Amino acid sequence: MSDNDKRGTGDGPTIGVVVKARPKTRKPAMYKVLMLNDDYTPMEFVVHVLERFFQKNREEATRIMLHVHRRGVGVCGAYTYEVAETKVTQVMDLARQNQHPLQCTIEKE
Ligand code: TYC
Repeated sequence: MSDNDKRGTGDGPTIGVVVKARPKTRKPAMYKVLMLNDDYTPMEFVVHVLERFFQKNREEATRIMLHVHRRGVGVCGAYTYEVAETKVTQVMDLARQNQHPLQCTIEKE
């Protein structure tokens, strides 16, 4: 018997080994929010949306907006499903209120 097994044999204190419970967990699936280019939404509006709903600073928001403008699509951020859905709704609502055709969608990472 190894030293580690000399527990509760009556000839000494019973030694317990503390084992941390480590229940199996899953990282939540992440979803990218994609912004799509169009010919009508003003660049400044897109920058504003990125600052307001995606917590980007002016520089990063401008970089993402120009990427979308040139390439057609770009990533605003990655979130759990419900948060991503909420961002899309917020963007589309504000765009509609301002009569801009700006579109964004969700894509599983
Ligand atoms: N292409 C638009 C323009 O020239 C700007 C724009 C950028 C629109 C990104 C949408 O997701 C977009 N005014």
